[in-house]
Amino acid sequence: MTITTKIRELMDLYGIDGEIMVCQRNESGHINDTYFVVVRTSGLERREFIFQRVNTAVFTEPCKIMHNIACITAHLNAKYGAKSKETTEIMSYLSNQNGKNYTHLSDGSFWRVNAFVDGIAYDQIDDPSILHDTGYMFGHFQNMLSDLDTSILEYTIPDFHNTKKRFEAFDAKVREDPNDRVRRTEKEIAFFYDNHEIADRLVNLQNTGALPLRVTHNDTKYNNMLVDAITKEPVCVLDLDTVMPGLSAHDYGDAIRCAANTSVEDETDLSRVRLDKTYFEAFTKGFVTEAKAFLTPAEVDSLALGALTITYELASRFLADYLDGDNYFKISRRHHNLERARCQIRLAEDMMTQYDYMCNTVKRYYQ
Ligand code: GN1
Ligand code: MG
Repeated sequence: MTITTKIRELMDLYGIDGEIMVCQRNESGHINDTYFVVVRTSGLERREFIFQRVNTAVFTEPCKIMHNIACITAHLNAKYGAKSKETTEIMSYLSNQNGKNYTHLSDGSFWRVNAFVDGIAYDQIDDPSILHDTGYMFGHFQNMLSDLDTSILEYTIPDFHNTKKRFEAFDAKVREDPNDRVRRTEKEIAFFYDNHEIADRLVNLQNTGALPLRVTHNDTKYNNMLVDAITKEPVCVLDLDTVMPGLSAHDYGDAIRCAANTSVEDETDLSRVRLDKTYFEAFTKGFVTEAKAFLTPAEVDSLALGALTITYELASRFLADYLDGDNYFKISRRHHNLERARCQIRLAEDMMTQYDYMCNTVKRYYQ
């Protein structure tokens, strides 16, 4: 079945009438398949949508995602009112004719649809004021949800940011070496063993109860933030697939991994990869000034560690996937996952040298 036939079938189920004018695949995500679709209605009106097929090999129980989204939307509606700025700052999905915010097609594929919201999702930002506002938006996301009982949420991917378990999975893949790729990655592999205490520190703080569970986004790259093309102000938070209970440090950390890096995530010229102080401070100021309304002092102390931990973790995930034969992250060139891993290792190394500065800067904005 072609993709347009599938989109047509979905349009019927959502009561969207009209002719498909554009059906264009968006290449930016590593996991799901996303299509921008333009429809011309019988009244010659132009309507724009995003149709997304969820990757059910990664999200084995995708209904859990939609349950979480429904929970947070209901919470925000009750708290602020359905049409408030706060509720529209978060992407929500259209209901099909059965009243569900997702659709299972007969071929087993899992879909959701939303009205296209115009804006830019940046792969690289070098304007500190946009970074500041992105920090504010992710801090605000947690702040708005800080009074939602985390126990009503599902774990859409269990142990998603359990870095200890990620390290164990990495270690198992190194031992298994299913594609004979260990011998060409020995230097990279050594980084994870040499620094393996990084994998334990946040998990231990979580397990002893020193850090509370929050409602977190868990994928806070800035391309998950839609920005107005003209005013450059944040419009809404995208990609709620991994919203679930987690640590505040995971969201801050993943965002810093992306926002404070001077390069893109898969840069091959490693001399361009480092943590930039201007970017770091802009994002941190936006995040901490908003999130200090609910953060405990122990959480504030954990934020810089979050950045190092998530960078280490993602590096290990990229390298484990490379060793595994590239089954998880989509790749666009042969050694793409290795290149991504090298870039994240370089960034983690730079964070290690700037660690005291990072901790002090976070503290400065908490006062
Ligand atoms: C994946 O598909 P995307 O880009 O939203 C991944 C994140 C990684 C990110 C790295 C479910 O997110 O954890 O940080 O790639 N999502 C999942 O770019 O594994
Ligand atoms: Mg995602």
